[in-house]
Amino acid sequence: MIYSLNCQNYINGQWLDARAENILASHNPANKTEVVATFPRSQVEDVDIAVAAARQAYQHWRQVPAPARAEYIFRVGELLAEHKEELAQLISREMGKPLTEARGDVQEGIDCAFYSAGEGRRLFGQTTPSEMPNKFAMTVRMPIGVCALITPWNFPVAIPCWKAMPALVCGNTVILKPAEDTPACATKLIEIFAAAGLPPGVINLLHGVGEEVGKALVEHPDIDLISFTGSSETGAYVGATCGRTHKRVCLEMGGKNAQVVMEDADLELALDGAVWGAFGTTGQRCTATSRLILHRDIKEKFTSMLCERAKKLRLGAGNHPDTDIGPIINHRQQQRVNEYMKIAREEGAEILIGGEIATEGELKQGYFFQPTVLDNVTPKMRVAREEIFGPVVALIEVNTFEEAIAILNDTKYGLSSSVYTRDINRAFAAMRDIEAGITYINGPTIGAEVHLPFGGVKQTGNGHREAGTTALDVFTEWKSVYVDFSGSLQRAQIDNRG
Ligand code: UN1
Repeated sequence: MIYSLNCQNYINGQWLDARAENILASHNPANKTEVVATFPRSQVEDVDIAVAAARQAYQHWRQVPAPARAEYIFRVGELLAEHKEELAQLISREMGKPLTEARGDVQEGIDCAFYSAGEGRRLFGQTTPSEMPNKFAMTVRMPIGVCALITPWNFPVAIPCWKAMPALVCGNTVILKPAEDTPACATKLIEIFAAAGLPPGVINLLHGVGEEVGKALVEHPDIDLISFTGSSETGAYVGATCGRTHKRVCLEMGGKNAQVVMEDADLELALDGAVWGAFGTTGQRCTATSRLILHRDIKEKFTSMLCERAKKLRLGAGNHPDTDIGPIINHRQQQRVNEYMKIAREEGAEILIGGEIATEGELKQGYFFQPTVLDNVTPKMRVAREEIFGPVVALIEVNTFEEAIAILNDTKYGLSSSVYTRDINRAFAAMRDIEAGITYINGPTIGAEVHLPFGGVKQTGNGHREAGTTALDVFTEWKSVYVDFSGSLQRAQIDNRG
């Protein structure tokens, strides 16, 4: 049955329309005419109400013992598991990814729930000796306050979970601003947080347009932290504004990830990795493989293996059981990917397969793009340097391992990376020399697990890492505590000299 969901904001424990009556809609990217959800176009005054609610709730929430805060997140994990299939269906319908991947998206949220909730009974600080007698020293983590989470459409459940779950366990309150393309996924997710019984105001949801609600959140004087995942352009604005308004800020932006295939690699394995890394999620992952750096000895063979495999990938709606590759999220992104084909040709790259908007049969109802392999790419070409965010991979030939690593590093980004080799020495050299937040040996560039740090070096990020225990460093600040039980004034650096 085709139905459309009427999404509302969630503020202070209540489902509300925005103050202004301006309604937007999300569509099924596999079928443009199908409205998946309507949602409010929130304005500055809605932001003010949500911030006030989150601020007020913070005073209580920060004092709830962390293990008790974590109990709510365990419950969210259980509810996500119960509703996994329903959520996965919705993700497929609103965002377009195949059901198997959509289930993975929800599973990442579940994993994150149980992992983050476990931190409720850890949140370790340190104790350390004082340089003075009869004095005790320790560090404790403090929550930061009201956190605004601005999240993208490509992982509409996993990424909000990565951010909200550790933020809440650490004692912060949260306002989620999801991408305009996936409001229904965010609404269903927040319904689950609400059903877990979180007190009013602890988690809030504001729908709307980035330039309006996102901007109002980033500029709001009563927000303490912004956690943003999205484009480098928007991230630059978010970072600059947070610098000016002295907010804590965690940025996760673009990538131009590469997989290296050396001449000694298991080529079938490397092929599986390349196909999944480049075309999984239609290339719409920050971690997607958008460059394949191939040793000259295997280049020709590997290229023909790749093209043969890529040609067989079946495009279609995410909820169709035969679909390998779903649609692109929207018309604008589809045009953007298409634009890069022109750029590739102009720069002298050769389109080996794909390169066009896919329109056969039912595909014309959605925003599909053929899996594309670009050959004769040199490291200076725009298609080798700019994030395309579509099912497009650029092939670059190299003569040596050292050249491969140098080209892999020759980018302003530094999120994920991968090397296929059977040579243990090369593997360790790669682990040492690659400039990226994530390196895979004999695995594709995608596949991050929630208990390891996630994020990138250089212009991918701003030094923070999500997930793992490193998420705690985003959502808490350290306090050093000294307890002097000597009963007299003891001056550090002076009285310890005897
Ligand atoms: C993203 O692309 O924004 O490693 C997140 C992966 C996923 C997460 C990707 N677990 O590709």
